[in-house]
Parts: sequence; C-alpha cells; structure tokens
Amino acid sequence: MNSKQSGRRRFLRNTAALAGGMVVGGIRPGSSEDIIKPEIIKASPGPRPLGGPSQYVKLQRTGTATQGYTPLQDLQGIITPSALHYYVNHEKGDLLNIDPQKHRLLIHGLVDRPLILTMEEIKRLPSVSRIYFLECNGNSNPRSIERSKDVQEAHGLTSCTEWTGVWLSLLLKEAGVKKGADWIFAASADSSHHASSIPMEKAMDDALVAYVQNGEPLRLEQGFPLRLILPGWGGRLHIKWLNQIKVVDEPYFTTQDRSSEMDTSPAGEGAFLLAGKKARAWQYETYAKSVITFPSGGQKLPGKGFYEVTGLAWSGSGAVRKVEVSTDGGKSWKDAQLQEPVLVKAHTRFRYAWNWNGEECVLQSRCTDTNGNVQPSTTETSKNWDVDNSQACVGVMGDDCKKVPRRADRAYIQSWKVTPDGSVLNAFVAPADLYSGASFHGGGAVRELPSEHEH
Ligand SMILES: Nc1nc2c(c(=O)[nH]1)N[C@H]1C(S)=C(S)[C@@H](COP(=O)(O)O)O[C@H]1N2
Ligand SMILES: [Mo]
Repeated sequence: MNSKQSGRRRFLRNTAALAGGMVVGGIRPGSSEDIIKPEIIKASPGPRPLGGPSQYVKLQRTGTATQGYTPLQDLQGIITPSALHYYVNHEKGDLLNIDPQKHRLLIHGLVDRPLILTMEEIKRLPSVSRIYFLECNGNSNPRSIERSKDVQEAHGLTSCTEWTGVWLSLLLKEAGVKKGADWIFAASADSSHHASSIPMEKAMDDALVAYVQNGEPLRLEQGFPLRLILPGWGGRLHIKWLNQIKVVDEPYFTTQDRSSEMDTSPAGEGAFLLAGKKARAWQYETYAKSVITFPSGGQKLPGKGFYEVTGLAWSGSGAVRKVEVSTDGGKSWKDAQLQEPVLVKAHTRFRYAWNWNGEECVLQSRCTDTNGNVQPSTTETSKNWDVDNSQACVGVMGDDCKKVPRRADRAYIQSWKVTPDGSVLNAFVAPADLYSGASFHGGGAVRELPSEHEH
C-alpha cells in the first residue's frame, strides 16, 4: 500500500471516529469507471493575461461601487487573494489611476529634513513582508435581512493578505521627528480627501508603507502604488494612494476622524459627546472576533452526518489564543483547532469536527485573544456598551427586527441557525434601538468636537 492510500485510510478512520462511527456523508465506494475525461483547452501562443479562475469557479465580491465584500464562505486558509480583497472607497467609489513613475510621498511638518520620495527610492529601502488582516470599522453591520443573509455581506469587510513595504518608522527617522510631534496626519489625493490622524507611537511601532500585496504590486482598489498599513487598527486609517505624511503636534480631526469610529461606550478618558452620548474617542484597535464561514448563512447541508465546521478569528490587539465553538446556541462550548500559522494581527483559521444529528441547532464561535479579550454575545455587547437591550430581537432577523448595533458593538458573536432541512440562516440576536439606518460612515452627527484643522 502506498503512503497516500494509507494516509487516506487513516483520514477516513479518524473522521469516522469523530462522526461516532457513522458513514461519512457524501463519500461512496468507487472504481476507475467513475473517472470522467475532461475537455482539453488548447494553449494559446505567447504570454498570458492575468490568471483568472476556472469557468466553473464563481468567486465574486458583492457590494456596491463604494464597498465590496470578500466572499469568506468560498475561501480557505488565511490568505485572501488580492482580487477578492474587500474594498471601501469613499465618495462615489472613485479609484485613482496613478502612474507610479510620477507618484511621490511627501514627509513634512515637524521634521528636521522634509523628504519627497519617488516609488523607486522607497523600493530601494530595506523592506519587510508581513501577513496582516484589515477590517473596516463598518464591518458586521447588519443591513437588512436580504443583505445580511450570508457571511460575505454580514462580515465580508475583512480580508488578510501579505503586505510588503518599508516600516514607516524608518522613513520618519530619516526625516528626523522633532520633539513634541506626537501625531501624524496621513493623506491621499482621492476625491474624498481621505485622511486620518494617527498617534506617533503607532507610526513608530508597526506601521507599514506598503507597495506589494501577496507578492504583486497593490491592486487599484487597494491603493496602487502606495498605501499605509496600520496592523490591527480599524480599516479607515489605512490610507490608500498615500502621498503625504505630515508630522504634527495634535490630531487634525479629519472628516473621517470626526464622523466614523468614535464609539459610544461607558465614558472613557478623553471622551467626546457623540450625538448626545459620551463617545470613546480614538478607539483604534479592532476587537477580538470570529465567525464561522462553514456552515454559514445561505448554505444548505445535504443531510445529517459529519461536517468540519470552519471559520476565521482575529484580533487587533494581538494573536488569537483560543476559539470555542458551540453547536447548541451558546449553552456549551468546546475548543476548536487553530490551524497554523497563528499570527499576530492576522486572520487565524479554526476547525471543528461536528456530527450533525439532523435536528435544528444554532452554531456559534467565540474568540479569545492573547490579551484575554473575549468576543461578547450580543447581550453582553449591549451591556458592555451601556445600551438598552430591552427590546432585543431573538431569532432570525425579520421585519420586526431592524434595529441593530452600531460601530464597535459589532464584535458580537454570530449565530447561524441550521434547520432540519439543512438550510443555514442568519439567526442574529440584535440589541434594539441602536441603529437609525444611516450609512455607517458619517452616520452619527458629531457634536462638541474641536473643529477640523486646515490640511
Ligand atoms: N485614500 C483612501 N484611503 C482609504 C479609503 C478611501 O476611501 N480612500 N477607505 C478607507 C477605509 S474606510 C477602509 S476600511 C480601508 C479599506 O482598504 P481596502 O479598500 O484596501 O480594503 O481603506 C481606507 N483607506
Ligand atoms: Mo472602512
């Protein structure tokens, strides 16, 4: 017996054991007659265009001109292919078409030596490649029962790729940061004038000025030819088409700083008033989070028996330490298997062997990160964030359950309900009265904040 066969036997034996001795669903005995001869496609002479998927593979970013969702349900491992990376582009969703020869990065402000760098000059510097996730602060925002039925539209504003570039700290040291310069202002030339304020501490820590994604130059949607990567921090800060870094002594309260990600929470230090409520200002790190990608909303299980439940977990403040899975709506939890590599500020794949008895059940996953942060249930979420949960909706989101949490409350545990016919549905449990239906960026009116600086 060759090792492949014995390996396969072992796999089937283990799987059968996991399934409690039941026959693994969907696997039948076969013979060589079962093998089908495929059609052969003639190779065309000369160089080929960018590789695309087989005609039988339908992978798609759903969404709109301004935001596109990664099809998490169709992917495995932890790397998001560049062409499927989620995107968020403000204003009309315009993309910049930049000639890299002409692109420049200006580093100025409170520095000893203002610099203007060409792409060539940036690429000559010592480089580094790291795998990091990005997550839009607006991710996991239930939109409507139609829009949030699957994991892609419910949680697909997150992706994970390998970025190559130079540490921002290297560029800042080259320019020489002056004393008292505690912030940077990072900007692009896009039509929405996307810009953000970032503390110097982060800029000097692991901020990356990236020009390569998964081994190839950045895709247009990801900010070709140059972007900022702020590992673990909310997506809106990762300025694409980066052309300016100004070293400053205080935050600039850009439109995005003001309108986007100040979170309503129990009063924190330096809180501002956001729509009449105290808001936690400068909440940068994304939360400990996970979601089951199989089985997930919109999928259908062919019948009872063995399934490998799988999904992704991540945390903006470190690595994933543990993922637990519940198949009974959170009554009991068991540890899932974390698949290597388990990287800091990267998606982590988890797997859980499950034998479905064919009865209705609710699947959930819960992430704990290396700092001890635990992903909250929706009820815990509303408690943590001091919001009224009295009209919470339980069960599959329906017309009577339109009120959903906003912003940071969105690290909640996702529930997928499996019905006896194998259908998988979004069984979201929503704290009520939190969401007005306004779009997530610039949704809430910001009050009593310092006014925006002139850039
Ligand atoms: N110049 C520019 N940078 C930008 C944006 C933008 O609209 N313009 N969108 C931001 C937001 S809100 C997010 S979530 C991330 C998304 O990065 P991606 O489109 O590469 O996924 O980019 C950020 N950087
Ligand atoms: Mo975003």
